[in-house]
Amino acid sequence: AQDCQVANIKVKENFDRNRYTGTWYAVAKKDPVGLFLLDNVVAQFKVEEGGKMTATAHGRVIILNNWEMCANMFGTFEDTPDPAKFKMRYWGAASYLQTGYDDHWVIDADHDNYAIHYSCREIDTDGTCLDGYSFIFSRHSTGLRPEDQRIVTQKKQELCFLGKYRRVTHTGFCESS
Ligand code: DAO
Repeated sequence: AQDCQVANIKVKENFDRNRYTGTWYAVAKKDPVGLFLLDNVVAQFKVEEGGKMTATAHGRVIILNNWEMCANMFGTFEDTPDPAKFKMRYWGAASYLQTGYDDHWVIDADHDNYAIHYSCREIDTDGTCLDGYSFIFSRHSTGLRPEDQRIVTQKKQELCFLGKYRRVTHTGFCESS
């Protein structure tokens, strides 16, 4: 059972950032208020010399109401006392793209197939998440393996985001940039 308290959300135990490196395809997303990345979202995680985690990501966005483009984004991660909880500073290759400083929690990952990310931007007065987003990542652009779907559904429920995700399609829109 889950009480939807952000403070009680369980994250991946003994998270290993080295095994998290490489390419992850977003296959589903729960959007925050004022969503940014629409689809074709692919993230590439790295561990720098010295151990700091960084990422690049791209995805289709629509800016200025009607301009569709592929956003190239960068993120750096600050460690916290919990190895699966980071603060992510992010910005775009172009100045008109979104910048921010968000929580970046790894809820679960088997590293070889699926990963579940969570970020609450604003906690409500009752301790639940008022504005948050979450990515379901797969190592495979085609989606999750059937055997991983049950785990992912369970975790979506624990995040109190079940039913709030949409599928993230991969059409090749960002592959030329
Ligand atoms: O799409 O609505 C949204 C919020 C996502 C903001 C984060 C985008 C930049 C991430 C770069 C690092 C990789 C995860």
